[in-house]
Amino acid sequence: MVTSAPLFSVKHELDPSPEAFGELRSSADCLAQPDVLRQRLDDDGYLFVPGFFNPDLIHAARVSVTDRLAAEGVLDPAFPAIEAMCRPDKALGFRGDLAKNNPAVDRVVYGPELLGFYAQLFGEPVRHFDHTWFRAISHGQGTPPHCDLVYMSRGTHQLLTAWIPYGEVPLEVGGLILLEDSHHKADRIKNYLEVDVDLYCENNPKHVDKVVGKGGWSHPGWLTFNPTVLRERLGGRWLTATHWRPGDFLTFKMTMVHASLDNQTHRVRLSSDTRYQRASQPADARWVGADPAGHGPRAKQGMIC
Ligand SMILES: O=C(O)CCC(=O)C(=O)O
Ligand SMILES: [Fe+2]
Repeated sequence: MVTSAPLFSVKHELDPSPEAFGELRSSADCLAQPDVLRQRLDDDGYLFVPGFFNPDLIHAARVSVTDRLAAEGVLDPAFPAIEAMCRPDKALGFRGDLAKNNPAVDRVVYGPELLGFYAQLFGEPVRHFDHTWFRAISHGQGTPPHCDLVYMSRGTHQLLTAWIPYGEVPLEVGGLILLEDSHHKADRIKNYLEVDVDLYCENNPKHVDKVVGKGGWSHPGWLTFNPTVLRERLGGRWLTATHWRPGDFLTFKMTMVHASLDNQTHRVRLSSDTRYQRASQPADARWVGADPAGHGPRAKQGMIC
């Protein structure tokens, strides 16, 4: 992949050489062949489908979100709200609230296109988690390397994440990156993959204070804060799309290591991440129902350890 300027993830400059950085393989050409998709998902750990959604649906969701951000006063009034230019004195980040009571986002993430895709892929009826993760990532921010399993492992592990950008995301705005082949290296990060951030040791006063007392997590969830050293140790390339466009989506497995590039601009990077599984398999109770517990007090589980 040709990169014009240095790229960073969690403030670490990424090695742009072809051995270390590359492009996601598109599966747009085999959407009608579920067998091929299944094989690719197993081989690659992900499916990247550029142009999957009608861009109008994505645009409507973007408008709903940028209108809310403008009403909050975090956007630079010198630009139209749809541009999502952040005021330099404001910082944004994880913003699940932007997807709450938001029919335009629901239409994208739980609409017939995406649910139909997963039903075809899994070959049987599917369900989605009822919680929608939504991010408004501002200048200088990025997501550290992690696997989603540590946040959602109490049901089936055959769960898939869908990452969807709402708007153009060129490299410098900071899209998602996946560590190639990392889903085949679960044995190398076995201890990490056994983490459940809401589980705590009842016989460890520090844990009890942190998790029960302060409502925190027993583990931060990140695999590391250094994507460069991680890649050197685990191997593979960091993979991304050179330019995410409205309508693109990426789905990947629970054990796939991923992170994001840092946003080097003042344009907010808007994206959702949502989860899908076979309806016949158990679901992690933290994320289902009208008012999911999430990582809140109802989710905390003590054990003797
Ligand atoms: O969008 C991001 O920065 C991180 C997304 C993520 O971790 C996910 O899709 O599971
Ligand atoms: Fe994630």
